[in-house]
Amino acid sequence: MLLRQASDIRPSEITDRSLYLDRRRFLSVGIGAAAGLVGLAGTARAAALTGYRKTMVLAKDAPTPFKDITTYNNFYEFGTGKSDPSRYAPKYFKPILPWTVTVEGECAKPGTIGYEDIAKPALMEERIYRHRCVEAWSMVIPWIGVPLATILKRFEPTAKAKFVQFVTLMDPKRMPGEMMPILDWPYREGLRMDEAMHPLTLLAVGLYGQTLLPQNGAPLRLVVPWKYGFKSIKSIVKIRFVETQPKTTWTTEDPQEYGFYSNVNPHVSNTRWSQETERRIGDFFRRKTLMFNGYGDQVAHLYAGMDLRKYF
Ligand SMILES: Nc1nc2c(c(=O)[nH]1)N[C@H]1C(S)=C(S)[C@@H](COP(=O)(O)O)O[C@H]1N2
Ligand SMILES: [Mo]
Repeated sequence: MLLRQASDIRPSEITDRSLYLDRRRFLSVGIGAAAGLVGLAGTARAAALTGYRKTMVLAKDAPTPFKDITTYNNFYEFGTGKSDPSRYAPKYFKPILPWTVTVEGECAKPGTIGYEDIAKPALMEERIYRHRCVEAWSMVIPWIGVPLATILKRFEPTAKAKFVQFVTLMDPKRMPGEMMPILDWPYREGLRMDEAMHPLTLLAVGLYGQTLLPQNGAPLRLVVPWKYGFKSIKSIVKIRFVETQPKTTWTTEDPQEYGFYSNVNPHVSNTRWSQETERRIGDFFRRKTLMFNGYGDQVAHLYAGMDLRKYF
């Protein structure tokens, strides 16, 4: 079974869940008390999300604390340090809404879609995913999101659409890192069509029951749980259906180090980081990294017959 129903969840997991739900209640009180304006440190302007389906749970592991998920980030548009995004994104990246995503390329109905049309309670689900960075740290994140396929289908991709490209907002005033030659801006990513349409692939609009904070890629970002974190592009403004494998930021940066596929694979080392083990944020001991980040049952068939050392 791809997604487990609530009845399949073991009592120990429910304990984890109620712990974090308590924490969530605590946080929303804090945010409410701050009148949604100034906010607690690192929690500026998150709003509660309600009405989404909560039956879809995946990772058995306990979710990483909200504080770590929202203060230990990679979002180079706000600097390269782990604490830069939580420090600078709430300050510069505003206003965030209104937000529109343009969908173009090989599809019958190109057009735009607004944030409100994506973050609809009827479309949203909670998905607890393992999240693994190529730098060999990992977290467990209770995302709220919409399966990307649900959105893409509306634009009726044609038979020529073999890949999907994603582009982050380019606005150096709101994303000051884009004034610096750190990367070839705007940040770009891509997936093969079957990966984009896979039911695990999520367009996330929140986590821990709240809208995404700026540092996590507000108002919407991709989440591809079987791939290294850098595939999960933040603050997306453009989605393009294309016929050939699109250029991506990190592959352009260093093709030896970052392949297009970027599947979590303990047997293929990055030139800088061994991928055999990882440090779960909050843990003391390292743990073994799982093939496809533990989602092999769901996704291994997508790569049947491919040499994953060549297509890394
Ligand atoms: N636009 C954009 N998206 C991005 C990045 C970035 O620098 N810019 N960093 C990526 C990397 S390397 C990782 S590990 C994840 C981190 O997501 P998180 O900070 O929400 O954990 O975002 C990815 N998406
Ligand atoms: Mo990463």
